[in-house]
Amino acid sequence: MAAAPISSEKVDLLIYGPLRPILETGFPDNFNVHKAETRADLERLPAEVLGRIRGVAVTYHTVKTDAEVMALLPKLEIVASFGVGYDHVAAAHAGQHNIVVTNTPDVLTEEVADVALGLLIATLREFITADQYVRSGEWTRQNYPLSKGSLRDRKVGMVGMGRIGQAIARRLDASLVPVVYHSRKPAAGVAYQHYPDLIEMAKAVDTLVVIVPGGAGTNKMINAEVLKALGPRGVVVNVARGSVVDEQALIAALKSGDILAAGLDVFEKEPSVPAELIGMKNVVVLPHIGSASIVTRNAMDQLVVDNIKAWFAGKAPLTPVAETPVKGR
Ligand code: NAP
Ligand code: 8YV
Repeated sequence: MAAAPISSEKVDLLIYGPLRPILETGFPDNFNVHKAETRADLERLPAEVLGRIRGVAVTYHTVKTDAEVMALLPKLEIVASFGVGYDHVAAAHAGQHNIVVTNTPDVLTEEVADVALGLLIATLREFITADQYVRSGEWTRQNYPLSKGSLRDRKVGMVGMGRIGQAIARRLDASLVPVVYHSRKPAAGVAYQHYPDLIEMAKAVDTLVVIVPGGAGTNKMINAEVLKALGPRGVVVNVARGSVVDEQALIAALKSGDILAAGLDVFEKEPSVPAELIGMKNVVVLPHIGSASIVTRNAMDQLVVDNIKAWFAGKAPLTPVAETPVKGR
C-alpha cells in the first residue's frame, strides 16, 4: 500500500455498522464523521458525501464491506475493521485498489481463549443443563446424574494454532490436557504435534477446538467425514466462524451419536440458530460472545480508532492485514 499525501483538510470518515461510544467520540475535530448502521443507510447517503469519504470504520461483522461498497467510495484509503476476523471485508479486492484494511488482533486473544475453555468445560460437564436442574427444583428430589464428558480423559486437536489457538492451548496445558493441532503449516515456536491432515488428527483425538479464520479456505472444513473420524466420544467446540463447520452435518452427527456433544459460539446464519441445535441437551449455544466483555470490546473499538488516526496522521496503520501490507510510512 503506498503512502497517501497528508493534508490539513478535514477528513470525511464513515462509521459503518452499530455505533458505540469510543467510535462515536474518539475521532478529533479534523474528522467529519458520517454514520450508516446498515447497507440501506449507506445507500441513502448523498453521492456528494460518498464521494468525499476517505476512511471507513466497520463496527461489526454483520455489515459486509465488499467490492460493491468500496466502489461507492471512490476516495477510500482505509477500512478499519472491528474484530480480528475480517472475512466480511473484501481485503484482497482492497489490496488491488490501493486501500488498506486493518483488523483488531491481540487485544481480544486472551478473552476469546477464556470463552473457548469455558465453553469446552460447560459442554463436557453439562453446566447449562445442571443449572436448569437446580432452578427447576429437581435437585431437591435427586442428585444430578454423573456427566458422560470430562476434561480428564480427553485429547484435544486444535484446528488453528495462531494467536488465539496458542492461548487456548496454554490453558489446556495448565489443565493437564494433551494438545495436538492442525493448520496448513507448522506454527513457529510451537512444540505440540502438528497434523498437516485434518482427518488424521480427528482420528487421533476425541475433541476438536476450532479457531481458524472464516472465508473460502476454511468453508465447511469440519464436515461429515471429519466428524465420523472424531468418533462417538467426539466433542466439537467452535469459536471460529459458523461457516467453518458444516452445520447440517454437525446436527446429523449429534443426532445419530456419531459424536457426543458440541459447544458453539458461532453459527452459519447468525443470529439465527437451527431449532434442532437449540433442542439438543448435548449442545451448548452462545450468541457469538467470544470477545464480548466491556473491557475487551472497548480495547477493540480503540484500536479501530487508533488505526484510522495513525493513517491520517501520515503514519503506518497499527495492524494492517496480510492482504494489504503498508510500505513507505
Ligand atoms: P491467526 O493468528 O491468524 O490464526 C489463524 C490460524 O488458523 C493459524 O494457525 C493458521 O495457520 C490457521 N489456518 C488459517 N487458514 C487455515 C486453513 N485453510 N486450514 C487450516 N488452518 C488454517 O488468527 P487468530 O487471531 O487466532 O483468530 C482466528 C479466528 O478466530 C479469527 O479469524 C476469527 O474468525 C475467529 N474469532 C472468533 C471470535 C469469537 O468471538 N468467537 C473472536 C475472535 C476471533 P496456517 O496459516 O498455517 O494454516
Ligand atoms: C467479534 C470476532 O465479535 O474478532 C472476531 O473475529 O468474531 C469477535 O471478536 C466480531 O468481530 C464482531 O464483529
